[in-house]
Amino acid sequence: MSSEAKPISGQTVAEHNSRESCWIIVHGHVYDVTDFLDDHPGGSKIILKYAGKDATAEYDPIHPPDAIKTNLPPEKHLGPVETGTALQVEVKITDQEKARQERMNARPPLSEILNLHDFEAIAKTVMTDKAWAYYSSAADDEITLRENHAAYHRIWFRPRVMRNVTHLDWSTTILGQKSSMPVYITATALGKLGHPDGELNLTRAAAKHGVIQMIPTLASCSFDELVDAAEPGQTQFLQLYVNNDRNITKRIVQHAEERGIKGLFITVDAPQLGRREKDMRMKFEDADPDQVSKNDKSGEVDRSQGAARAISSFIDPGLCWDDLPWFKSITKMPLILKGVQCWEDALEAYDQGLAGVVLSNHGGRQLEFSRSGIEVLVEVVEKLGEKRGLSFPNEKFQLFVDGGVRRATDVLKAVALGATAVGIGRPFLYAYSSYGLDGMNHALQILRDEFEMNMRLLGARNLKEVVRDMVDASSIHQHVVAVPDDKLYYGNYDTLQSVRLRDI
Ligand code: 173
Repeated sequence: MSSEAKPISGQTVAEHNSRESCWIIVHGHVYDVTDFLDDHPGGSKIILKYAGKDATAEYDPIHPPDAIKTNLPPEKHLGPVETGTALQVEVKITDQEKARQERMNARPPLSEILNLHDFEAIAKTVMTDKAWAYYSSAADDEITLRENHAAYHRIWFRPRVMRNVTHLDWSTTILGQKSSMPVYITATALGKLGHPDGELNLTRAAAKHGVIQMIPTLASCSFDELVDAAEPGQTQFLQLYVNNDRNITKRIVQHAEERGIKGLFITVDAPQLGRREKDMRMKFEDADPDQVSKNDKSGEVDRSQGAARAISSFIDPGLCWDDLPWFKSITKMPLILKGVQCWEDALEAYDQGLAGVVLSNHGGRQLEFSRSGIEVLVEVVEKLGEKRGLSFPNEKFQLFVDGGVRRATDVLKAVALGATAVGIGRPFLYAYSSYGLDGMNHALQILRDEFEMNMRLLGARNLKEVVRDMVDASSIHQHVVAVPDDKLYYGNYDTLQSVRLRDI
């Protein structure tokens, strides 16, 4: 076993610094990646930059800790490096990075963060450009991204008055599991791009506030690390990208079930990753200008979409309805499809005996001009009522919505329209990227406070009293209506940039 092997000196590792023989160090262990260079989904160039050196800092945000071990055959695990001898890549602190750190020091105290939009405003200024571009970007012209939020503006309340609203309870159950509010932390990839503790921030805040975390397949932390960090009795779900190699998927699913995961959310809206041009432009601008001018004369420069595109190549575009019996045969966990976008597919999921669907367009990151989850919810509730006599919220077949949610009022609209709960993704990333765990706790506290006030003003003492008649959604399918601008949202939203002349 490599862990029992004799430690290798950093100097020896440093001799293997070329394409012909390339060793790297990750978390104190030496790996021979020579044969893997051309198979690395992110390309060989980035590995060669670290040839003979310690690559941990570059490796960490993008890969789960065990990825290198599982991707390389055991004979390529060469053993531990002698403590303190590893050659480090010299990290130059650029002026840009210095300025970013100064902005970090100038963050307002959390007491001044009044809503989820505020986190976005701060995150935009204190996150690295790369992390901001990756988290904030969406497909094509980002019209669906904006629509996800704007759709909530087309729904208005019909509150009830003269009810005794002294005591309130907005807790609920999601797939039979307790949740302090009808909100869950949805899965988002690459959590360490924003903060060194990555998704652990979400696990810890979820424990404190009694909400459920959906662990992403492509978390920066390992699955086991996130399950180990949960408190006894804390509920976690798993988001699943289905692998071309179904044995890998089977292993992931069965391991998750053994570790106590309470729901499996199979992502169905990403057989290929959408074009996130904000993210692409960032990678492009980052590229070495000489390299660009050499290769780009014919427009043939590598415009790869960086980390996300690189690590998504394993996702099986062949996934289809016929696979569902197999999923049912390998697990007893409730199965939910994440990314359903019309009533026909929701009906099929119901008819196939699934536990629910997430009406979602992947935060506007996949098919541009897909409708918002909240709009799809309205037609799903109507049609499943008509065709199967179902009413919602429904214990047996649960509807979830995500995308564009920034306020408890958004969540209450979804609940009134029949959703069991709503997933929130980016706002939580922004909260912990800018303020760590304290920020994430504060974000959940803000939602809690917003629920309290809005339930009272709505005249609903518990979520059962948040009913269909409390909202007017008659304009939901009108994609162009005059509504007041959301200054907070559009103040933060980054306008897309066009291509620019290079500096000469
Ligand atoms: O939205 C995403 O960025 C996403 O889901 C993803 C998918 C594959 C790899 C990385 C991220």
